[in-house]
Amino acid sequence: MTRLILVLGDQLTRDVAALRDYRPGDVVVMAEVMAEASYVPHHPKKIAFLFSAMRHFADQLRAEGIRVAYTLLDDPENAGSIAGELLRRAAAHGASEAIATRPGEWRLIDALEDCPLPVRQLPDDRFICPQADFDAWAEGRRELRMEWFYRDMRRRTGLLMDGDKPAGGRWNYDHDNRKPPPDALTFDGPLRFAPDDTTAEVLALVRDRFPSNYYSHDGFWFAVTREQALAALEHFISHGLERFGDYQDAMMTDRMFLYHALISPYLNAGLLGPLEVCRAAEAAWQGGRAQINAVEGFIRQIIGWREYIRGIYFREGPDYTARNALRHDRALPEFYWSGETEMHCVKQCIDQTMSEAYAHHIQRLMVTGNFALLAGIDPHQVHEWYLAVYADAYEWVEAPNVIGMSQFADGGVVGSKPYVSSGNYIHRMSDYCGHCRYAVKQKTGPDACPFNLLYWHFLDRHRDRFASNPRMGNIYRTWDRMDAERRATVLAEADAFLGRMDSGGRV
Ligand code: FAD
Ligand code: DLZ
Ligand code: SF4
Repeated sequence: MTRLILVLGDQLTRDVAALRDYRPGDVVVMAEVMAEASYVPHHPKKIAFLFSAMRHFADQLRAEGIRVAYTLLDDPENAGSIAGELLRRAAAHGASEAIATRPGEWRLIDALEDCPLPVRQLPDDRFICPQADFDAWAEGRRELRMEWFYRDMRRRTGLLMDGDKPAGGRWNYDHDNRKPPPDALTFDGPLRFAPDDTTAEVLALVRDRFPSNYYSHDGFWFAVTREQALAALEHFISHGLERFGDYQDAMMTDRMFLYHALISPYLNAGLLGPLEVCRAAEAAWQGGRAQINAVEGFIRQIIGWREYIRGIYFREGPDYTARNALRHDRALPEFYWSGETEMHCVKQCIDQTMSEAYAHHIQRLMVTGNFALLAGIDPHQVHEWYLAVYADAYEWVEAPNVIGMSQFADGGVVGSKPYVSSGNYIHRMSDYCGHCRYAVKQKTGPDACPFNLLYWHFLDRHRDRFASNPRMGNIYRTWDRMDAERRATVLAEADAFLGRMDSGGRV
């Protein structure tokens, strides 16, 4: 009996569970479908990246002699959804069963469960930590501290280990990292690839079917094959990794990539595997090409944060994206799409997001995320924005970062305190404030940095929840020491700012 093997757009590796199960006679099903391409208004570069990578991967499978039923987006027979395509292909090939690798979003897991064709969902074992192991680690803990989880992952993988001790004597070298931006950059950013014929065809399709007033279709450079992704990784390891640790939190006007790897779209789509990336970084340290502070910091992001975030998503369940512990309900301002704001830091992050479908971690966390949290924006709207705009965004990785880490909407599952800061942090870690119409040193008045006003507004309105948090007591004591009139002015000016923003005024 013919079986269908489903390969989704973010499962593009020969080593994905469903493909390992392939037997001669099976048919691999891959489909470009509107349901996936439009459940949020994805960045066209994300859609183009996935469609081109899917087409190249299908060619690779065919070259191995595997039967692939590939549906193009504009195929008149296209059923429009993954489940619909499975049913159509099952009828065409006389299949009564499909094998899938479990998708990375509850939405699609449910759709496959509800499909009238039986779909067997195999665990996605492209991750280092199986879900059962994560759940066992989390069980009974009062706090799910990433740092403890990460140490277990180091022991499990043997990465940067010296027997049972951490190489160099420390688990974490962040103390040596996180410097403000350098005067000049020595790394020109990620390896960029000129579109080949397949990508050019996809870009024309995407331009036609996904027009946008906000996103840029121009200047597509992503890797779309495993070979290209490996070259991009090697380029970063050879030229960027050495200074990754030093500048991983820095932000610079018009220099969006700094020393970041730009590999998350490739990792998440399956073009690269997490362990091979970490082994390449470890080899750079062993070969004397990068210092331990850079390599440890980089490896921690992948075997620590990335795996931890994945564990949280599947542990917390399908209602996670609906959580709103702080009851924030303000609409997402239009400038999250248009970039039309006087706040230079926010404008920089949004403009580059709209053009490149990329922002680095601190831009996402401490600029756009911080602002949304301070301003009290509905976390579900914030979540949908992040899921749409970044080339690396799938719910399993985006939601715990946004709902949890950035918006505190999960009430403290991911972080024990909210990531909020005044303009001071942005000033210390970037050159943005020097280019801004607002003054970061001004706490009140017409030129006061909005982050300064909103910071206190946030703390004041959530006093009941946070004042007793031992890590926040000092901040409340500072607020309470300000004279009452000044506090009232700050709150009134913050309210006025939010009022202007809500009514569509330029802020
Ligand atoms: P680098 O800075 O070079 O880091 C190397 C790798 O570490 C990344 O490629 C990524 O795979 C991994 N990594 C680092 N931090 C995290 C993290 N917190 N969670 C998961 N992986 C991590 N990452 C996504 O892949 N998809 C998302 O949708 C996403 N949304 C985010 C939303 C918010 C609000 C925040 C604060 C972070 C989000 N991240 C997301 C994590 C992080 O910002 C990106 O992984 C990183 O910016 C990708 O760029 P890079 O490859 O240059 O990363
Ligand atoms: C993100 C995405 C897009 C834009 N399009 C497709 C598609 O047409 N076909 C497909 O198989 N996958 C696509 N994807 C990726 C899926 O949305 C992803 O597999 C799920 O969100 C689960 O992570
Ligand atoms: Fe951002 Fe405030 Fe600095 Fe302007 S002054 S760039 S709004 S932190």
